[in-house]
Amino acid sequence: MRSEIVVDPAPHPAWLPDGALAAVGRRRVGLRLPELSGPARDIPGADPDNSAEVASTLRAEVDRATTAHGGGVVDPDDSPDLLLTLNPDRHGFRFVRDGGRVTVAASTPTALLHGWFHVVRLGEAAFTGPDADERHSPAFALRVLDHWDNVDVHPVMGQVERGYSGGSIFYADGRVRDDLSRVTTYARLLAAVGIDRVCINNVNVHAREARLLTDDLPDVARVAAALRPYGVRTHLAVSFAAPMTLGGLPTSDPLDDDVRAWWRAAADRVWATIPDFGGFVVKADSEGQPGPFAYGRDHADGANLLAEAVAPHGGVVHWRAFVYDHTQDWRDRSTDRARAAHDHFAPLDGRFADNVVVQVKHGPMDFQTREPVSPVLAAMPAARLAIELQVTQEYTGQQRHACYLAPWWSENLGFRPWGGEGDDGRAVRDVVASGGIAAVSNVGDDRFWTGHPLAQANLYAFGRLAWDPTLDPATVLDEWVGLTFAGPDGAVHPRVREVLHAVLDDSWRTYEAYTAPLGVGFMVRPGHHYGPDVDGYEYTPWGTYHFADRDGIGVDRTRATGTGFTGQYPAPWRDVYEDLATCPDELLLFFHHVPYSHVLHSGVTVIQHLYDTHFAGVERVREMVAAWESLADLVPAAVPADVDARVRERLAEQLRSAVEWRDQIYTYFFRKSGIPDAHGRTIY
Ligand code: GCV
Repeated sequence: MRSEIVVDPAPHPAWLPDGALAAVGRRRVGLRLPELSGPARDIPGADPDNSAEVASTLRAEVDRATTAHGGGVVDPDDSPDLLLTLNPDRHGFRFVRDGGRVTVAASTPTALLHGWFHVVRLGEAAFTGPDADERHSPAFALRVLDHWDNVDVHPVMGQVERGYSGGSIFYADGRVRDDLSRVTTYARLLAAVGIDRVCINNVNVHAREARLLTDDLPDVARVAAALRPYGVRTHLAVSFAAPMTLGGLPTSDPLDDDVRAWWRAAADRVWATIPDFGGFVVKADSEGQPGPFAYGRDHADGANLLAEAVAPHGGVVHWRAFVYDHTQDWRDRSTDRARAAHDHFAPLDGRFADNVVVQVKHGPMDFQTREPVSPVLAAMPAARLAIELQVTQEYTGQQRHACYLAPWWSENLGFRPWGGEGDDGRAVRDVVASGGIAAVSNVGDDRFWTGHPLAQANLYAFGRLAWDPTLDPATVLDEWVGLTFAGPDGAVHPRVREVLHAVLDDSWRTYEAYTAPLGVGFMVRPGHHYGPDVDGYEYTPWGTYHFADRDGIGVDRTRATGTGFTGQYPAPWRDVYEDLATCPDELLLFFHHVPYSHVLHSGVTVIQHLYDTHFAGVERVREMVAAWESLADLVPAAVPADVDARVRERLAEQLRSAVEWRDQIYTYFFRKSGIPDAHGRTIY
């Protein structure tokens, strides 16, 4: 019998438990940090890198680790095992191992902090092995986490829109929290994976949240101060209508001189208060948010208005391309939501200011479990593009299901929009190098940060892929396990490693197997988006349809007979997707409407595939549950009891939900098609 589980009220250490720092903490560490001037906030704009503050964080980190594990801070000239040194160098940091001694050199304290955490991640391996001289720098200049946190609890969306981890770490009781210590702990976790920018409020900017830009700036400055010690810069989502709603102007027309002056003054105030402020994020003309269309202007006009205001301060504007008609008539078969971002943005290429980053959701629809890569990513060579991912699991199990998303993100980042050879074989990760990467955070004030303890792996993996998108997702998972489940001596029980791979490595494909099939998407309960509802969105204005009838299913997006969406891709994909003979199985129903009897490349019919994958998916969840159960004898020695309890509770719900998905999808399509399952399983 299990004894009662005592839950530690402190936030879970995630990937930085003390044990994770054992290898560095046992060493003699030298720091060569020249005396740096006082905190940047005393000298507006003087030191956007916050050198002094981050340098003292680094000193404190080294002290903390060496005190905990018996090492020490030594004179940098006294042959330390690990020397951390500031050196005029290139971007990122340099890691040199020479006869078992390690030197990490970087040009800024933030880069050096990233280098320190690199050594932490390597553990003992940092100090063993052959001599090495490596340079490490992030693939993407801008690595941002977007929080969809509201200051006020929204009547429908709650404190955190699409948040599945409790309340907000920034806001409570309708204001910025007094105690922001948890925000600094968050920044520490982010620094350990190289994330250095956070947008602290929801892109749906309601009246209360709009005021963060003006009346509440002192509170935003407090949040920025809580993030700053770890080199993380603050961004704000702003409302395009702010000149009217906050400034009392009669218009928000981007070409109006008073509107331009209002934004310039707003930006001046922000940077005067927060010298290392990062910039603005904007959702405009999308799902009810105001935008330039009201004035007959386009998104380049809108984005450039804000870009002009932030440019004198070195700020950036992340302008989202998630623009579509959410009041569509389901009877209108000519409108295709998948086309919308490309239709709006591709013609504007070349018109965006240099400090505008056009932020594009990875797929043309909305963070589905499977979608093709957005064609916008191949259509704007003159713009700085960022790819937007969703770490919060809105459509992938809402942190009740274990679903490790790194393999999915990795596929997107590695996709070659021009095929193998076209455009020098560039992949999405190359296209977005200058604009970077952004993702919706999955963090809240839950003890485990992410609701499901295993969802921490997604946040960790996002950071690591934002630094190096070529990393193998299984290797990243292995790193996460090694850090998160490190015992006091830094070691992880080998069975814990094995089981976490068994549970998570393939969990995204497992989730795909028991939910909406073959890229058709949605089929979720409207509004909250959890659990199955095949026709939930079928006759709604949202543009997310599957068109299943008694004969077949899928959306015809071909040029020949459908919406023409395939034509938004360059060759070869425009033709690969157009042709049933070459369209990949996993995206078949995204691009084509086919009879249930259509035979997939895999050799089975669409309907039999749908039946089989749903049963197989549930079986795989059962295996996940059994794998986790097999760790019971290692609780609490190698797996903390509270982690175990929460994971068990979530896995039980995942199994319940997977069975529900299976039975609804299976039964619905049998009833619709009348085609029996070749394996004759129970139909309700
Ligand atoms: C913040 C989806 C979500 C919305 C979200 C929107 C967006 O539609 O369901 O909650 O709004 O994406 O990305 O702006």
